[in-house]
Amino acid sequence: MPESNFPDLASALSDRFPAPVSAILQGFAGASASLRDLLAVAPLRDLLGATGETNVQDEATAKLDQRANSIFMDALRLPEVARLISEEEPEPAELGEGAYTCCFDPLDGSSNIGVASVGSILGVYANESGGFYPEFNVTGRGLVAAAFTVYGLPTMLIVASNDRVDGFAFDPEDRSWRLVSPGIRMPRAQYASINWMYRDRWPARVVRGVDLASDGLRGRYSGSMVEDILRVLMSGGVFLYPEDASVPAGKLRMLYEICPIGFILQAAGGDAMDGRQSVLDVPITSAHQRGPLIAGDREAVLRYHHGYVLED
Ligand code: AHM
Ligand code: MG
Repeated sequence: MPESNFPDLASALSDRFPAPVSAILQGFAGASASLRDLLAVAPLRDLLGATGETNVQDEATAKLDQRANSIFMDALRLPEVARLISEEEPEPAELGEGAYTCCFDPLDGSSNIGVASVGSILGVYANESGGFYPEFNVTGRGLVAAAFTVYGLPTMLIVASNDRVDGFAFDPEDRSWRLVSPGIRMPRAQYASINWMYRDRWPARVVRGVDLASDGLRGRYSGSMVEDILRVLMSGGVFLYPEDASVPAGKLRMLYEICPIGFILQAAGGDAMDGRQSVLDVPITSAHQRGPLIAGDREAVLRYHHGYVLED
């Protein structure tokens, strides 16, 4: 067993979260460790490629999307969880009386499977803060915790409460998560992450916003939001996925992509807007609702906002 001076996940979480939330976050971490193992051998186990099915969002389902979904569905079926909402499930899974709703993207960055980093995202919402049932009436203000994993070398797990963000690295020798980056505060922006190939599809207000937000920055875009967001957290920058002519409402999903990432970046001293308002204030009325996301360095996000709200 390796000797480690870095605190382990359970002790780091128990200092900061009530026991039920800590149990949920540990469930997410355990599932992430299992998915990391699968990803490491994916080409050797016939796990690459598509299933031939499409998901609720009409996207081709990769074999690993399906496997990842089962791993997280099983790991988060906990007594403290009332409901699970997954990117890969058409409907919420109603479990029981728990105080929390867990919303997750089991495998973010599907287009990078087998070639570059992918990740997983979790938002933990308190049920008393808004209605998930029978009808949706929720905002990101209901989040009590959020986390994401990036399956790189090292595999990193980022965990946030509303005022603190911690980074854990996975130690494969004893299968532990160790606190290596406590209290992450975002440095000044260096990088802008956006799919520049869509420029012709952007409305004029988006073009203005992107040009202002990215002024003076260098470009880095991976196709996996989690990887780009990890860079924003550790090296400083802004990530943008605005609406465009082919996705007029935006591509990313509010409950398990936009709000958890917005919550994490705000807790690290950054900001996250849809162009007009904080993503955490946007009303969410369905499980797979989409939106635009401009997130990271506070000044860069505000510059986007100023360009965006100008009259055409
Ligand atoms: P996914 O959850 O189906 O993988 O979709 C979300 C991903 C993000 O990780 C990434 O930033 C974006 O889609 C990339 O989209 P595009 O190829 O249009 O740039
Ligand atoms: Mg995703």
